[in-house]
Amino acid sequence: MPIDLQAPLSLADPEIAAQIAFEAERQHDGLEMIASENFVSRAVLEATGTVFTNKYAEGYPGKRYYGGCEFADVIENIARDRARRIFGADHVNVQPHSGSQANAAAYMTLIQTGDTILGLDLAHGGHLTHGHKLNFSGKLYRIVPYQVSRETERINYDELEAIARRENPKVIVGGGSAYPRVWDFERMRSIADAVGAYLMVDMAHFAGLVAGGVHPSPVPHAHMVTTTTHKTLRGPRSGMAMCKAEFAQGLDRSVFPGQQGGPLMHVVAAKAVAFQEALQPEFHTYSQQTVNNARALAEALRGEGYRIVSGGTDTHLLLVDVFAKGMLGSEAEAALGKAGITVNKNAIPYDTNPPLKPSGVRFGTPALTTRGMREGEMRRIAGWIAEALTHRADDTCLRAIHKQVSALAEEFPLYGWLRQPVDEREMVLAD
Ligand code: DSN
Repeated sequence: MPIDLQAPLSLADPEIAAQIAFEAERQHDGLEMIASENFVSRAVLEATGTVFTNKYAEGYPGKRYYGGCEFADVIENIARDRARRIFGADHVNVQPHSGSQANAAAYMTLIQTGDTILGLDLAHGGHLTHGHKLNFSGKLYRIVPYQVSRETERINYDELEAIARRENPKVIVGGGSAYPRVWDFERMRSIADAVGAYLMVDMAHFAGLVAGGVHPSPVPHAHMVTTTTHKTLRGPRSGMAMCKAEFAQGLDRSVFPGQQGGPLMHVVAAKAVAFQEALQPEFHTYSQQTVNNARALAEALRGEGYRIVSGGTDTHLLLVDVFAKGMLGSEAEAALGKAGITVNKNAIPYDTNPPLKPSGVRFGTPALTTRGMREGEMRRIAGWIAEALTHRADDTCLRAIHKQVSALAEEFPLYGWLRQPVDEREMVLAD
């Protein structure tokens, strides 16, 4: 078959086009409650799918290794300026392809191979790149994990300080992927100063809440701040790093050529668009509602008899101990999936079960809040979650809940222009 470079995707590659259409339908039809996911605006989506995907732009604005970068320079400068305005950072690098690469570049800037990093244990809500033994972080650096307190399931900063004084880390890392409480960055910085360490904060999960002014900012306190851009910040799937002025040159060198070659300029363009959205007053309202929704969900699930790790949430996510109700997180994830509610199983602090069959489920509200859902919807959803988990072996019941879930989803439409009627998609497939 000759390659037709002008053909639309639906004709050029109907097999892939169909899966994309199915995914748009899946995202519309269900309730997306994975705490690290969100729905980008049409503008962000459009920017991601642009001709900038064709462009090499190794280097930085005004200092590239390729010709033809005049428009790439404008875009990258706008993205950097907007990010600086949102977070008040001295310096921003918008090129990291992901949060992991931002973290790798941050470590590379601050420390040497073999140096000690103090990071929140993955099993207590940390992240792979904060020192898991199979991750580059655990292989290249000496990792000392800190944990949450058994009683409060929150970080005990006195204990963190005692570990720091004992272990003499070069970097203390704050932030994680399943910690539902706000962080005390001021205290962390004073601990770091006391032991001569750098403070690095990976705010991937709560960056949008910081941008919206509903979570304390690590930027004034930390030497280095990294993030993804696609979670609460609601941009394209990517990363970013920020630092104090003294580390600016080192950070830029660590990202390129240290960790990466050419930046993904189409994604940098989409980040710029998302940052513009985050600068609007509505983004504060969105962020506040995301937190209000998480609190309402936690409260309603508690009312259904579920134990919420740490007793609740200050953020966009909550961890629920489903093992206390007689099931594994993996069983709960599967049952909720059948009911049209997408979540992920998650370890809870001091979990006695293995990572693939842990005791908890993590719920998040950023995506549903983007769709316009509020506390009332959270309470209805909590009722369906409880019903689905009670009847987790009953497929008929789970299907009935899915119908109600779909009806609610229909009230909060998503990506309408992308969704094709099912028979149209089938025709494409049949062709
Ligand atoms: N995998 C992400 C999450 O789900 O939290 C973190 O990188």
